[in-house]
Amino acid sequence: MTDLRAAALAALAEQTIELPSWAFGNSGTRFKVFGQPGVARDPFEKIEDAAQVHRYTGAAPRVSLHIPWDLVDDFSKLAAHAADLGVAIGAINSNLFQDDDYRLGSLTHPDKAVRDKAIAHHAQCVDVMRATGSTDLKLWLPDGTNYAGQDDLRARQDRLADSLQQVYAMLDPGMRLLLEYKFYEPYFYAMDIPDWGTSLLHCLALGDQATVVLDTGHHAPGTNIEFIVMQLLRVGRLGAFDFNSRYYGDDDLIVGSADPFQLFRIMNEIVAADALRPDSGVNFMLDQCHNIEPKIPGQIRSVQNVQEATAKALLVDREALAAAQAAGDVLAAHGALTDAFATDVRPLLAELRESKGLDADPYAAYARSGHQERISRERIGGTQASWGA
Ligand code: LRH
Ligand code: MN
Repeated sequence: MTDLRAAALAALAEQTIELPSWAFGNSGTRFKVFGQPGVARDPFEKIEDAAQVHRYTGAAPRVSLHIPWDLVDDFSKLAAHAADLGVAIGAINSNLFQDDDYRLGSLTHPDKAVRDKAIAHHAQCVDVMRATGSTDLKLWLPDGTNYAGQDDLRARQDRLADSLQQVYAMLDPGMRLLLEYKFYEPYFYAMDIPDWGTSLLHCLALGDQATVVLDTGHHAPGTNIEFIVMQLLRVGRLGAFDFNSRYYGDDDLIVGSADPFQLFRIMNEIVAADALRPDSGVNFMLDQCHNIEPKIPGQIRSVQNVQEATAKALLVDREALAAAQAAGDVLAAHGALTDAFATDVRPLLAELRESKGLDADPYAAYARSGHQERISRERIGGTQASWGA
């Protein structure tokens, strides 16, 4: 146990989680987007908020941006602002889901002019990456159809493959395309990249710099997500996670809040494949919306949830597990996982944080800091950032 504990501490010390800039803006549902006091009003303030999460957790040194939500005049100035605050700009997300021209599709659209517009948007995103030093271009394809027969499913795939090839050709060496799938919404009959298999097929057709993004909220209820994690790692094409949790749809709730055992099972596959290492090529990102709860504490809690699931996965006695699996001892094998999952890892994480000169409980430390009250007082006027604005 002691060796496992020491090895877990060493691995956890290197774990980093990338935060989504949009988590610091207002968000909601089609029914209501709620405002909250002190919410960031521009990308500079979003990065200041993300830096608070890193300050207290020590494990969130990157912020992913979304274009055009985070458009600024000078991205090198934004990158310098981030560096001054001890964080860096991570993945750049394109946006193909808020333009009337994309009603019937963007990279899949029957009209070449519309496809060219969507492709050109990625040229803009790659320029942002060159200015911020980002290496990940993240593309979630919102395209789909609502009625059977509405369009030719195969023709859309062929148009998509051609469009993606043009986007892929824009990447500089060292850059990656992260291709995200989603099984439904905003279209309800067929999404053009509905599952990991379709994303993988396109990535394999594109080349080595194309990898799959697994958003934990983008699967049909009951999907065994850790199996997909295992398979994508097995073929070396798991590029990133968008961590969140859900009860029914793409709820974007705090990761691990709805199903902590599922998050543990996912991190167990990561640890089993030795894919937690910083150079594993897997970018662990959050993709969440704090519709009703305060944003910075929500992100701090999220980082802690990922750390806790990871710590439990690192405490699985893999020798005992392998022996039980080889012996066909079903309950002993399952027990090796459930024992680790049942372990209270908060003392281990407190020790990790204290070894980094941080408070043992980041959530409580942030609450004591008075920062939330301060930004609520100071951020008066202007327009709060929100999904879509
Ligand atoms: C789509 C998605 C995608 C982002 C958006 C904010 O549902 O998961 O990753 O572009 O959320
Ligand atoms: Mn996502």
